[in-house]
Amino acid sequence: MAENKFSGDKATQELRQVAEDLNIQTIWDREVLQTPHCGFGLLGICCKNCNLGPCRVDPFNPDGPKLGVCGADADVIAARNLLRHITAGSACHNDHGREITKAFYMTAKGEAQGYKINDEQKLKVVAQEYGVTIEGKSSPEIAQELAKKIFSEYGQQEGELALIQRAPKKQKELWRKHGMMPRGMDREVVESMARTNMGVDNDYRSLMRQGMKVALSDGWGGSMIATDLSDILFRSPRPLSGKSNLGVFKEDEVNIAVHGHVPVLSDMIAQAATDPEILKYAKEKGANGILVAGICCTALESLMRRGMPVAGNFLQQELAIITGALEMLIVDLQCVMPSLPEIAKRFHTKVISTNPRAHFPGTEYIEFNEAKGFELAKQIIRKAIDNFPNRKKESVNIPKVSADLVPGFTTEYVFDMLGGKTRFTYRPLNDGIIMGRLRGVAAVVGCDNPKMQSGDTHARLVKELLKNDVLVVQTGCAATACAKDDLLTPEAAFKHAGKGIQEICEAVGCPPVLHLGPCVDNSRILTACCEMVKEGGIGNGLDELPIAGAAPEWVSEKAVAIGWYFVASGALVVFGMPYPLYGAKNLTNFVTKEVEEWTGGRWAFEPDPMKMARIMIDHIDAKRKALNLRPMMYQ
Ligand code: SF4
Ligand code: MSK
Repeated sequence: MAENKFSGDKATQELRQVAEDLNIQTIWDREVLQTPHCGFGLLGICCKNCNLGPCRVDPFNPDGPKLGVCGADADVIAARNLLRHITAGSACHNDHGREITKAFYMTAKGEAQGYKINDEQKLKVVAQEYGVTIEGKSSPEIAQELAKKIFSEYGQQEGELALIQRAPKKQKELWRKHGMMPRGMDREVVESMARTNMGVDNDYRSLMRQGMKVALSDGWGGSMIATDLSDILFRSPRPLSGKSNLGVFKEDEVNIAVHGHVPVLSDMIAQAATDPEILKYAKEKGANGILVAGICCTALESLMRRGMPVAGNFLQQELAIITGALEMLIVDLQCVMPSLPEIAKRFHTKVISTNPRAHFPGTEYIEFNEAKGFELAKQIIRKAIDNFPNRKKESVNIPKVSADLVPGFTTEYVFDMLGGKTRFTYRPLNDGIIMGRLRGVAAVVGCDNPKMQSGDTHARLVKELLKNDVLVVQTGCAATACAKDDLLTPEAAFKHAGKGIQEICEAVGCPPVLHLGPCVDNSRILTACCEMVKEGGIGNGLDELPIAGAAPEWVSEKAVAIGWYFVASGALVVFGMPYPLYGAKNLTNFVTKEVEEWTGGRWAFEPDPMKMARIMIDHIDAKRKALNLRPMMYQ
């Protein structure tokens, strides 16, 4: 086996060894087989958008082609490819938002079994932002009106999104000036695809303008809708104690993993697993209980709201089956590896697919729908219980590795956390930055990638930021990676952070790394930054704040979309690996430099976590200098 440099995580190391002993191919093996990856692909200069091609521009050979058959140069080809990536990522988040809106609407009409409106206060706030009057109306009435407004916003042809109005005036003016203000979520996705067809938009700057527009429709549209309606429907998170890593599975219980992204399914499975009739059935089959754990972002939805354990992040999904202790893996969509059913054949694990958008040959398909949500969830869990007696003791390898964490932070909760019960304010956070106790805030988000030493990159970056008194916020698989390294506990402040953060964490009682949820909840970072601007004293726009973001191990097109909505909103975003563009010189210059003149944000690419931290800290320091803030108190 390759040395343990593929992952610093003991559970991952242990189970990959089991996979190797059983001759089971996992993502790391497939990655090696694909190496070296195609040089043209990595540089972003191959195109198959029409049947004149496929074409490639050859930067290595002076006599090689410099234009595609249609005449597109490297910048146009790479920009079109990039716009397609951003669009696919945005489409995923936007469709996720639509799925939540559907469940929300059905709940409001009393047609969704087992769901209810859990946060009436937030419902009223969001409804008013959409122009719904709330006086004299019941919550279901308000919710129905709100859902209809959101549905129509998806196809809105003109105007501006409702939730993007939360952004500071400065950003809105910049977006209008540069023609980047999104209209409707579907509208922007369709236009992006149309522009990338052969012979449509042939200007890399114009393609990137549309890229930012569609990305903004994700961050301030689909993702923000998903976050807000999930809070209303499944309850707004509050900090609680959680557990993560593959050691959360139980030897004596029925183990079920939910995997994917949309909490409509995972929340109902978690709820149904506590049903007394179901628990009784599990006992009858010889199990001492039912353990529902999550993988990828759907895990984080239920972790934040129910304290459901997180079995693992993206790279660990195959390993969850290889524990031999998993009765059922229930998947919905996004980041679900097609390899799962094949691996499951080697064990007793049943893989159930549930979403009409995402089919997986080799799985049993049980279409989930909200109308019968609770009954369907119970039916699925019963199948898992029936599978418990099929578990083979000799195949069970549950690593004794798990870690504690405190997740559940939100834009709204920060008000309570900092201001106490009577005073809702971000003032202590802004004052901490102004006084130099806190250097700034960094987001470390995104996926885990077999091209890197999984998890380790995240942890090293986060520790370096903390040491330099940069408060860290996290979402997605990056948060799960850092949880495994005990970074999401209050104690981590005293182990890893500078004196300034230690003082703040001690006063407030929070971890130095705040877990804000799954990938769609990157929208919470946007709204929290808006509150920082509103609170005053650290600039008039998001681009002036001493903040930075990073996705060290990005995998998904969704990460590219997220990165772009942050850059369009004025932030520096550092990726551990470049997306395919280095073969296009003008485009590279645009994304790393020129775009800053448009939005105040820009991209950087750096694989070394220490250098990545330095880029982020230098950027934060430059923002502090521009704001004329005091020197750092302890550094
Ligand atoms: Fe080649 Fe142009 Fe067709 Fe792309 S769009 S495949 S560059 S001819
Ligand atoms: S699940 S998008 S691997 S964070 Fe959201 Fe993880 Fe990235 Fe999927």
